[in-house]
Amino acid sequence: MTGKRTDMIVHDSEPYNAEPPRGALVQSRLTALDTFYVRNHGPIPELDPTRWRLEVGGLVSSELTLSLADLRASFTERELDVTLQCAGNRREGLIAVRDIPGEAPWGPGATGTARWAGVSLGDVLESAGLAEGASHVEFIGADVSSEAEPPERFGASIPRRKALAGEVLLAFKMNDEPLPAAHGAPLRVVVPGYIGARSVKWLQRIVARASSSENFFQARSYRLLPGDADADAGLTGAGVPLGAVAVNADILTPDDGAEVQAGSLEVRGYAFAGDDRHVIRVDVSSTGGGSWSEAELIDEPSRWAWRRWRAQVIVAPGPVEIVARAWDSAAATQPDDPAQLWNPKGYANNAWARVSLRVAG
Ligand SMILES: Nc1nc2c(c(=O)[nH]1)N[C@H]1C(S)=C(S)[C@@H](COP(=O)(O)O)O[C@H]1N2
Ligand SMILES: [Mo]
Repeated sequence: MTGKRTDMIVHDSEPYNAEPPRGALVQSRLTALDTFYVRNHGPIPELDPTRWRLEVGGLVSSELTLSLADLRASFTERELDVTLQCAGNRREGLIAVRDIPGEAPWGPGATGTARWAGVSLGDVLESAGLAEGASHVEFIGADVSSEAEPPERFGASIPRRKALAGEVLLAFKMNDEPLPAAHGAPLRVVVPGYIGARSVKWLQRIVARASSSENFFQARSYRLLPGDADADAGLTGAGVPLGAVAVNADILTPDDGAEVQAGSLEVRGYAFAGDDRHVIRVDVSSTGGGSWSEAELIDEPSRWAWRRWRAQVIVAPGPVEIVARAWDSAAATQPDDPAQLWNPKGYANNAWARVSLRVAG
């Protein structure tokens, strides 16, 4: 019933949380609908698309109530290829340093790239007349999460500059298909370059505000806490809310733990950098980072999408570790050691990608 491939790695069945295996992600630039990861904080709400309405309110000159038909009729349809990446992507690398109770051990599959189509948030805000004092734009979904105490609808906010930048979509299509229920039907936000948590699914309300959202998932969770903080420190608003995604990459094939033949080996993976950064280079090492060779970027540059890459390395019989790291347009690269990144909620792991292989003679 999930519409997902049978080999998904299911972290939770209720609410459904699942990622594809490494090898499935590398197949195509756009991730197939049955392969795209799902991250839910509560049960998938059942919304009747004919009765569903989007409300736009708060610091606007005219409040709006829009049906799907209104949205389609009043605003130009826009399409963008966008990579979504969960802040918890690659958390398993942090858990290997020190356990993170209560958080799923996501591998490198809590990310994917889709062709999203819908209307521009900027166009809708323009039509509502965003007030000057509206510094943040809040999104509220229809699903209720019991991770919050008391239970709360899932929500998020983004700064005004991003909300008006044009690239933020209110999407009703994914890969040219109607948006699937698991991905937020009938309408979801897509915030290119920001952590997945800001791309609110099952969107019901947009609120223009003077300050950022007080929703649990903006004000308390999805915050980067200092390494020595208590995991509950976010409940007092400590740490910083996560927004733009830092440069990251992982290896998708060969799989971690695979046995391969000695000689020339093809390694493939993805690389991504958020917001105003983009990936400029990927390096691969079979000497633990002592020496690097440059990977070939498979996908053309695309403003908001990942670039898959491939490299040939020579491997000799015995155990070998392949390492990869990406560089972005601000000359930032990934840190070597996940221990330096460890944080109590296990977010934003962008340490070097590593897979361990056994090379047969
Ligand atoms: N309403 C709602 N929106 C949500 C979530 C949610 O639980 N409820 N999860 C967020 C998180 S943490 C991520 S990473 C993305 C995942 O999008 P996907 O499930 O379509 O891959 O949706 C975001 N939007
Ligand atoms: Mo997420």
